[in-house]
Amino acid sequence: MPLEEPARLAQELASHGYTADREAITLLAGADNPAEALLLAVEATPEDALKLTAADVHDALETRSPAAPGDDSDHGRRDPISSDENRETDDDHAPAAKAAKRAASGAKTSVESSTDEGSAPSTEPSTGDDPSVSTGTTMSKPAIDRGDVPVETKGSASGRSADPALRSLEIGNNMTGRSTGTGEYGDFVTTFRDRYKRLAGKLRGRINHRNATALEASPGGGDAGMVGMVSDIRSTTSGHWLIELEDTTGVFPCLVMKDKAIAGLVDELLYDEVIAVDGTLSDDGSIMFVDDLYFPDVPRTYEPSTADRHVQAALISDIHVGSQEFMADAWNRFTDWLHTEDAANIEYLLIAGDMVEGVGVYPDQDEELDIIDIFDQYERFSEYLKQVPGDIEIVMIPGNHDAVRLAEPQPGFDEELRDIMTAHDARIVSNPAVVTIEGVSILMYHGVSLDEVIAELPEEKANYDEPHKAMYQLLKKRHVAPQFGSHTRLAPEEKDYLVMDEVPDVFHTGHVHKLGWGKYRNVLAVNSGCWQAQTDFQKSVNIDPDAGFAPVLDLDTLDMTVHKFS
Ligand code: D5M
Ligand code: FE
Ligand code: ZN
Repeated sequence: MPLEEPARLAQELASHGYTADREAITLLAGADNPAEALLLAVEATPEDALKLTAADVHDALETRSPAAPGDDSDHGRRDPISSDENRETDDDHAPAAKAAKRAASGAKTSVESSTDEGSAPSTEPSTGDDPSVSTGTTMSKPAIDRGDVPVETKGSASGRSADPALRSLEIGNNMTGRSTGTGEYGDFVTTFRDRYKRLAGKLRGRINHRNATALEASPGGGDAGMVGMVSDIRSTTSGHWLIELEDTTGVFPCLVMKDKAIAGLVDELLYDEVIAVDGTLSDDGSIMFVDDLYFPDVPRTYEPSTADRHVQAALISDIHVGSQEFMADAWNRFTDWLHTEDAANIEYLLIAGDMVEGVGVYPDQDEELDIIDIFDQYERFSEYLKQVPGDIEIVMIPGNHDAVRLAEPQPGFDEELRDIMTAHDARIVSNPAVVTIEGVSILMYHGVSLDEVIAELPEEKANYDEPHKAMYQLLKKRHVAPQFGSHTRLAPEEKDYLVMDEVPDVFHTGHVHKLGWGKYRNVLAVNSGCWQAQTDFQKSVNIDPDAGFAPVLDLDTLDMTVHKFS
């Protein structure tokens, strides 16, 4: 089986509108004829299913020929960042250019300048290159021109007297209109190499890195260190951990003995994250015994920036307008309150995705829709947004229920949707994006990967009741969605926009519909709850959402207060 097969399969599935779990792809990749197996599986999977499971693949293949057993050493998640064709002896020796060459139709070359960070115009229109809808709905309804509808500012006489001249708001890492991915194989390789390169840069200083090829060639014995992307984690029969680390030259096996203090870190590892290890080589040089393991992490001494004046931002997400469970009463109370003296210092409103309920996001979702047309949902959302005082600056990113592509990074809403939401002149940016408000950098990310972190890590390190703890893990990994191929879909781009280049002062996510906040090495992590009451699905799996809360952040102290409107 060629190693790139799983990635091709994942891509092919995406083109059929499916995502698939790890096992499903492994099963497909292990089939005698993966392409045929994929078609069989797609045919056999119910139309309304969005995700192909291993059971689906089993069912589909069983009727033809028994599926080959999954190959433990290949999870079918992503392309290797190393391969014989790409083998480099120097990690930084233009691996991306080589990978791009391999793409059948030739990946585009870079269009990004090195000044990208922090300089992307926040309201830059999308080019239309971005596949804009992932919901299966047709974008047939014409946009309605509401360009001159005034923003409602009801009650704003009551004490809102903010001085816009004191404000500053910059957007960074906004990939809206910059999507370069062609969906070709080489693009995935490019993205992963960029991830490796940027995160490895943060780890190199901590160990004496030798690349996989150099380690393989070394005679054995002595100290060794390596920075690599986690490509496999297995437990050995005697309870130790074998971690395969990959760099741009190859893969090298690293053994963490169960009695080492660092063995407790192994259960925090996710596939595709970049770590560094330090230890000794076995006498025959075939394996490294790990003594220390490092994450890119936030420096312990990190000092966040604060605003120079007392000004506040409300951090919300997951409004889900269009769902029968959208809590209009709570929203109305919130927006009424924004007009009061109590909220006079709130000059910014950040919305971290899921503005509307969307269409076809989950099976049977249509049974709980209040508004069935996606454009009508945005029209209604826009009406609710108009209740927010007109002088409040709004920033919004999309989520998995919004009408943009599902794969991350997600570009900001396209022109058609912007036209619907013009009234407030909100900054419409990508997921993720970095918003710097009066010096305070806030990383906004919708949060789909939190489901993954919570599913993969032990309960005490990540759980739905303490979503901020799962966020700490992402901060530690300096990546908003490390593991590819299960919950999280990745769109290959020239650069990995999901890497946290800079440590943010505040990390704001949503998605899991739970309210939680806390500080990790002085970085405030906030998961902002939702405005949607419990859905039937959530009831069936015992998710009790925190709905109708508005966390409010003091930008001068980074203290939080939570206001309840439900
Ligand atoms: O998802 C809100 C939370 O609920 C998030 O943790 C995923 C989970 N969820 C909700 N509905 C489903 C279905 N149908 N399948 C799996 N997981 C689900 P959000 O996407 O923000 O609505
Ligand atoms: Fe949501
Ligand atoms: Zn969501």
